[in-house]
Amino acid sequence: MSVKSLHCAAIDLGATSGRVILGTWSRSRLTLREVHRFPNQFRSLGAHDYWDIAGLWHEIQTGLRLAAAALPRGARLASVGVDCWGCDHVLLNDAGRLVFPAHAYRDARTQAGLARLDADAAALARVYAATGIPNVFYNSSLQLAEAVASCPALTDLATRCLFLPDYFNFLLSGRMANEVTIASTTQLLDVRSTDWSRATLDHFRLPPSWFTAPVLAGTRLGRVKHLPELAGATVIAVPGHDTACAYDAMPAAADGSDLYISSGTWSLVGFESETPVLGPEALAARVSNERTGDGRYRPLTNVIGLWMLEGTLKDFASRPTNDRGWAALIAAAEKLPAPPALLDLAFAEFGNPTSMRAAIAAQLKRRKLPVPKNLAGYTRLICDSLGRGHAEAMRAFERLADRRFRRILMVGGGAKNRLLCQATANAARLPVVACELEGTAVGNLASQLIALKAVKNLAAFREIFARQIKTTTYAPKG
Ligand code: LFR
Repeated sequence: MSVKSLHCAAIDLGATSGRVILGTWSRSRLTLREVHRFPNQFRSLGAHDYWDIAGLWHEIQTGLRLAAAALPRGARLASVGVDCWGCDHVLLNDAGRLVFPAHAYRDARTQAGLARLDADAAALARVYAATGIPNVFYNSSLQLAEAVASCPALTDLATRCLFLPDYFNFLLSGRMANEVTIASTTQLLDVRSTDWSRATLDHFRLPPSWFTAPVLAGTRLGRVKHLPELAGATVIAVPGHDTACAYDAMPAAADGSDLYISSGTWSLVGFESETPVLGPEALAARVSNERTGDGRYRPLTNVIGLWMLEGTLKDFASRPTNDRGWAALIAAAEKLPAPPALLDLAFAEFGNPTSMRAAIAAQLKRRKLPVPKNLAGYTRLICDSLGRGHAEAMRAFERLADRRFRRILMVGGGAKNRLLCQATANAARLPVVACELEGTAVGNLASQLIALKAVKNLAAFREIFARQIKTTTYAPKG
């Protein structure tokens, strides 16, 4: 069987956990096996938040060895690909040494720059017109501008900026390259081409020489180095942005009538388009014109997501620890009456509070609304608020891009949350199709299979793979 089977490894890094997944393509069927899963978190040091990059690299290597060990006798890994959350990066010198620590995007260091750009309507309009990315606290543009302003020697010390998937690709293959989907999360890419926006780099005072023209997804970067177990495997620059991978995995109708939600720590509500969605209204709706692996557009809005629920859980001693506990919590939340008013999902309050529960309670008190009595109450309020946030993002897209969506396809952890799926269907007045799949890993593997010419293109992959996906449809109620 191994003769006709193709084995690929997807390294899928999330802000709270990472995975290495072995994908096997055989007789037009993709099977996934999670060979390694590990927790991830940023840690504070002094006033700042950092990723443990060496720790992540260690886990990646462990996972790849486990993937190789899980292969049938005589089989080899054909390729590997890395996808990761957006925006975060490292600064390197020519020898590939890190010259600045990797900060986490939730670090407060961007707050001053965020406020400055918000206060300068003309500059913000220019940056948005040039890049199609709104002013959000996690943008690489703000992060890098702060790094250079607070540490001017960096412009001499660093010669390259690699985003995290680019950096792991470099560690694996020895080749430094910027990939287009992850580049599109930075607010530095030109919205009209797939190259960097010189005017925007100048605005943020960043050296253009730190970046090279991004490669499209599917580019072969070279063979895996230094890991004998993977000898011969090719490193493929898959869509480096996890959300781009999740969107690629959607069993989407070919006519573009599906709205996508990748629901995890963040809820990314968007669609695919040949053209960007720009202008003052799009900016006000925080439409982010990120890119697909082939350089087209995936306009999306980031609704704050299940981060709010994850944070709230930490404030309750009696939180669910297994599937049964979760089912009981969701059932209890469903039985409660609908909250009298929903949360205003502001990033400023809920982006990185010390206590999410306290941050929610503070907003409710300010608005003279009742504060939930227990975890079920918070869960209900958060899911209903996110559902409305999803629907609002959808309506903005319908207006701005003159589209009508017929279904909402949902992947990620949120697709398992009945309460959130139903709240979204009710608020959007559309069916929500919750897909049981590891979207980010599937999109990562799809890109490898296409690059290896086992599958013709993404449309073909989606058509074949759609038959494999288990779905649950939530019809709107109420
Ligand atoms: C999701 C994600 C989002 C991005 C956020 C921060 O994991 O990649 O798309 O907005 O992380 O980078």
